[in-house]
Amino acid sequence: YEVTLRISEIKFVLLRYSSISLQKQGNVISQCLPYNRYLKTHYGLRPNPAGIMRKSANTVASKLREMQAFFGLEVTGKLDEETYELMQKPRCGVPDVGEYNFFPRKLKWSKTNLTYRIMNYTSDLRRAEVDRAFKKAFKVWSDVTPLNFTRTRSGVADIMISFGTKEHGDFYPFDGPSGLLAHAFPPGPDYGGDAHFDDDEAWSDDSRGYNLFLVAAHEFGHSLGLEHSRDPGALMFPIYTYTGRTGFVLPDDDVQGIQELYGAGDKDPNPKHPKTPEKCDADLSLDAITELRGEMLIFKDRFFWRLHPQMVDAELVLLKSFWPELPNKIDAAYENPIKDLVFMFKGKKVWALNGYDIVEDFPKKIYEMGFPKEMKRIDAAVHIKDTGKTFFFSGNKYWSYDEEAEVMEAGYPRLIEDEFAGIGDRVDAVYQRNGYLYFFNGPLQFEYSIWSKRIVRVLHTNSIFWC
Ligand SMILES: *[C@@H]1O[C@H](CO)[C@@H](O)[C@H](O)[C@H]1NC(C)=O
Ligand SMILES: *[C@@H]1O[C@H](CO)[C@@H](O)[C@H](O)[C@H]1NC(C)=O
Ligand SMILES: *[C@@H]1O[C@H](CO)[C@@H](O)[C@H](O)[C@H]1NC(C)=O
Ligand SMILES: [Ca+2]
Ligand SMILES: [Ca+2]
Ligand SMILES: [Ca+2]
Ligand SMILES: [Zn+2]
Ligand SMILES: [Zn+2]
Repeated sequence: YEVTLRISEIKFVLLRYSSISLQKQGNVISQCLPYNRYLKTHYGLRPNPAGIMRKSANTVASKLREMQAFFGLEVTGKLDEETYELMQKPRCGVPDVGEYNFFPRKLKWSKTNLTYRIMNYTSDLRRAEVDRAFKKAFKVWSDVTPLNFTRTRSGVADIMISFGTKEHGDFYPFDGPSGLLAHAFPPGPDYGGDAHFDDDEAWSDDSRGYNLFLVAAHEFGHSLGLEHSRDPGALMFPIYTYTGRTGFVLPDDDVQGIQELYGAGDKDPNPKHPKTPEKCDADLSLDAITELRGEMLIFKDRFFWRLHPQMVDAELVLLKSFWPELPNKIDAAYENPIKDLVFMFKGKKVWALNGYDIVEDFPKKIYEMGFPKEMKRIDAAVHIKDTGKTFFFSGNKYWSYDEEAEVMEAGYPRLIEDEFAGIGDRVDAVYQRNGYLYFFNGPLQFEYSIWSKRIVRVLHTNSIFWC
């Protein structure tokens, strides 16, 4: 009955959340704004007895601060643009913090043989595809634990799965297309463990709409007792990101979480679970760096950090959450501020990006820019505003590209050590600031003065984050 208690405890989520048609609202605080609903639903913001949110009500500010802290944003207590944008993202309907504090933490099943039953289906996919998505989603968790999931076709199973729209029999109505995608109850009798999917979403088995397998794997994490994670790389991060066609591997953060509850299994078929990079890791190395409209983007594996010029704290996000079409772990990137384009490189391909959009006709082959056909990849790139030239580094050589004429300059490639002596024989990433080039090579970065043509300082790579 813990679950029943919990449901009555959270009845205030009855408000419907409709985010998509709204304009940006600046800092205005008023009862009718959707962010109030967002904070109610996901952060346990309670309306005062009269149902009116006073302008001075610091509960709103404190819940905003809680949310900003959860997502690693700057904690202002104000509804700034970034916070607002985050609220618009499709996500899981389970609260991020606060709700379950009255109850023993760490709810878990006391048995390892669990049953599930698929009560009904969405019409978006064939039944066999739905069955397969759920089976695969359970396997994500059974691979790393002693848990065993068996499907039943009648009677009461531990995990009852259904599709519904709007009000669908619990006190958590869905909200039409987008917004809330699904929710699930923590382990327990009756509703406990059950998972509900919003059938107003377009469910898919690929990148279109929302991928049923990915959402189900997340929800079943809740069914097993996991709460939301702050790690943007985790499956249990509350915001949906399509992570690509290649085989899904459960991130390390989720493995740690579920094994804390149930321990490890004895047959993990894929023991490599990707870790989320730590910006202050002394051994940190980087994939690529570019500016984008005044922000610095620092790429590493599936992620990049966004570093605002006035802010010390970098925000870590999944590359796919910005550019679902781009590959993970890019080789090199640079911005051409005149054209307002960012170019990203992976292998023999280059993408041009205008904000979130991939420019038409891209990706192209890098040899179309003038690189030798047999060149396999570019290691790093940097645009020099004063000269309109872009330097490309690959192996121990570098090229100079004339952005205006869109041709590779004559006389290249040259050896890196002939021009930039002391930075080593390869470059991981490079950027330019105030007349200096910053070359990254493993855990070291070299501050190189363009004017005096020499290394001025050697720093740790992680010092880019003020570590
Ligand atoms: C789980 O169920 C199977 C068959 O129903 C049984 O063989 C197995 O021993 C059970 N495992 C546990 C831990 O109860
Ligand atoms: C899991 O359940 C299935 C079906 O009941 C059973 O055949 C299998 O032995 C179980 N495995 C474990 C490890 O309990
Ligand atoms: C599926 O079952 C749930 C719960 O019984 C119900 O609310 C919902 O309307 C059903 N959905 C469909 C598509 O039949
Ligand atoms: Ca149940
Ligand atoms: Ca929805
Ligand atoms: Ca690189
Ligand atoms: Zn969730
Ligand atoms: Zn529900």
